[in-house]
Amino acid sequence: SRKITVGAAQLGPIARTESRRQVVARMIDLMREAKSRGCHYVAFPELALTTFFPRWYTENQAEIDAWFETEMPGPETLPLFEEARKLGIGFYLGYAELAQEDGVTHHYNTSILVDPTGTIVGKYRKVHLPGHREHEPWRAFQHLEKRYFERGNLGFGAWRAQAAAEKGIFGMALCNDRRWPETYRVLGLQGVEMAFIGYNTPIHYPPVPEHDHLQGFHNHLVMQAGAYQNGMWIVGIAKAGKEEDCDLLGQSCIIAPTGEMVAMCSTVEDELVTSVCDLDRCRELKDNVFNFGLHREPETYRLIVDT
Ligand code: ING
Repeated sequence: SRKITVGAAQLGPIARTESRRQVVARMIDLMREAKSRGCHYVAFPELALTTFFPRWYTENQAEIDAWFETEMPGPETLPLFEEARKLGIGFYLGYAELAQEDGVTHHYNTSILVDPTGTIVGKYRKVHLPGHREHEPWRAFQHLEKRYFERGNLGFGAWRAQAAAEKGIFGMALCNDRRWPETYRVLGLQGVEMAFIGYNTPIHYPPVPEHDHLQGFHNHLVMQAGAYQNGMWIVGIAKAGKEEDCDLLGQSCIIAPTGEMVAMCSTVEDELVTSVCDLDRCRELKDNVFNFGLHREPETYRLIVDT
């Protein structure tokens, strides 16, 4: 068995005025607690370094760019990498990425996977950008990811990385990606055994407020289904609590390849939950009920890709 201990490090609210240094200090506390519980990896939320700034409309590009990281690690995030290397623990981190590509500036909602030596082994840029592009003042708060980020251009990747004494195949996604079955299947087709998915999910969903009370149900529904239907462990990590007057869903969790919830946060603050995850248990699904080679019929699924 290839057992690795994994931590979901949920973050409570991050105030607009809170500095990256202050947030990194909170993350280092969680990282140290994860190490003390024997974790090989610890996972942080989507956009974990700042408040969820897409809740506000602005046309001031300098104000928007101030929420982005121009380098990773940068001066304020280097302490996190150094602590990880000192402790010998890997981590998943979501952040807003300002990237220069062919002399053009790009804005992405990004996550990275860092192995226990402090080396960035993988990068993902969010594909499914929810919300809207223009100011919609009828909403109690905005959700301007389509305005502030470009769609990710790296696809859904899979990376072999150190996992305890062995190696595992890890994948990443971000928030709204978890609601789309295609996300899990593209990861599953690459043999992913554990996927990290950070999220910032407002309880109130302005277009359909009658679904507000279902946010927790939908959050777990999609990740438990994705885990089971692809035989993979899933670690869902929230930025939670009342952040700048907007209630964000918590219930960060670790889900087994069977779809079972094996750990869940019970607060909406900084909270670590951990679980010993046997990556070999993925075979119980991948070799049987979801043996893609034996049972999957891609010729019949053309509509999914062609339309
Ligand atoms: N947030 C939300 C999410 O997909 C949302 C947006 C909330 C969509 C509730 C639908 C319902 O979890 C991000 N950041 O994608």
